Amino acid sequence: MRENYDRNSISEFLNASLGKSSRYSGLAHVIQSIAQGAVRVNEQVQQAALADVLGTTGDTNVQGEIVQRLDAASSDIFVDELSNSGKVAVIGCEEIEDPVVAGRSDDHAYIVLMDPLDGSSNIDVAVSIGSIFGIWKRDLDEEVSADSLLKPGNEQVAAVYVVYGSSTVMVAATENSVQGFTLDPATGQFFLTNRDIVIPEECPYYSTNEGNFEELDVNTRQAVSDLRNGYSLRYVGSLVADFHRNLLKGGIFLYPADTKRPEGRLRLMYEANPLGFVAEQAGGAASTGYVRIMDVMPEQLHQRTPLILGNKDVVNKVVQTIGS
Ligand code: AHM
Ligand code: MG
Repeated sequence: MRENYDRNSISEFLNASLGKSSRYSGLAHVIQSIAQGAVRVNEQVQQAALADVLGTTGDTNVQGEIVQRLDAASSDIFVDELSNSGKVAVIGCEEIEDPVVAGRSDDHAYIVLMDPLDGSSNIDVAVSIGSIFGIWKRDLDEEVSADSLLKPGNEQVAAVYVVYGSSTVMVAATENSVQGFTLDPATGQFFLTNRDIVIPEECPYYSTNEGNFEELDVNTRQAVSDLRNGYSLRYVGSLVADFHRNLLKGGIFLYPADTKRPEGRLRLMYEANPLGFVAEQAGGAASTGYVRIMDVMPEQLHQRTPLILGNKDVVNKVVQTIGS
C-alpha cells in the first residue's frame, strides 16, 4: 500500500526536530534559507531558455571553468538567502574566489560551503542538476575570517543537497538523520516525503566516467573492471543526481585520481565533504581511495579530491583494490 505521507512541511519538520536543541540553535533557519533559495533557483531551472538564463556569462571561475549564467544566478540567490538568515558568518562558494563574510555577531554561528549549481554541463540540455551545501559551526571564540572555513568534514553538523530533476527534491542530513523532501509546485513548499533514509544494502549500480578508464592507474582500472562485472552502469554527469539515485537505490560513485587529474576532479569542501556526510549518516561511506574523506585536513577552499562514495561494503572493496 502507498505510504500515507503526513505532509509535514520542511519548516514544521525542522522546528520539531531541531528547534529545541541548544546545540543546533539557528540551524533550522539556515536549512530553511537554503530551501527558500532552492525554490527560487528551481523557478529559473524550470523556465530555462524562456527566462533567458541558459548559456555562459563569458567569465571563467576560480577553477578556470566557464561560468554558466545559471551558475552565477544560483550563487547570487543562495548568498542572498544565507546572508539574510542572520545565522551564517561565512560562506564559501564554488563560483566565488574568496569567502564571503556575512556576519560577525554570536548569532552568526554557522559556516556554509556550497556548490550552488552542480552539474553545469547539464544545464542547457534539460538533464538533472542540483545544489550542494556543507554546514559547520563556527568557533565563537575566534574572529571571523577567511580561514574560519578551513575545517575538516568530520566537524560538519549538517549537509543538504537539492536535485532539480523530474521532481525537485531536497535531502537534509544531521547527525544520524537523513530526511528527504519534495517540492510541491502548487504551494512552492518542500514537504517531507522520504523519512529516515538509509542507503540500501544491495548495490545495483556503479557510476563513473568510463571515458577516463585509460587514464587510471593499474589498481584503479582493476577496481572499475570488477564493478563492471557485478553492477549496472548509471552515470548522469551531475554528481548530485548520481549520488541521489545511489542513496535511494543503492550504488557507488567514483571519480578517482587519474593521469589528467592527479588531484581528482571534484571539490573537497563543497562536493565531497557534504555528500560524504550525507552518505555516512545514511550508513554509507566516502573515501579518497586512501583515507576517509571526512578526515582530510583542508588547505584551501577550492581544493580538489578523488572521491569514492556510496555503499559502505562496496566503497571498502574498491579502496582495498586501489591500495593493493
Ligand atoms: P560542476 O560543479 O562545475 O558542475 O562540476 C562537477 C561535475 C560533477 O557534478 C560531475 O560528477 C562531474 O563534474 C562530471 O565530470 P565529467 O564530465 O568529467 O564526467
Ligand atoms: Mg559541482
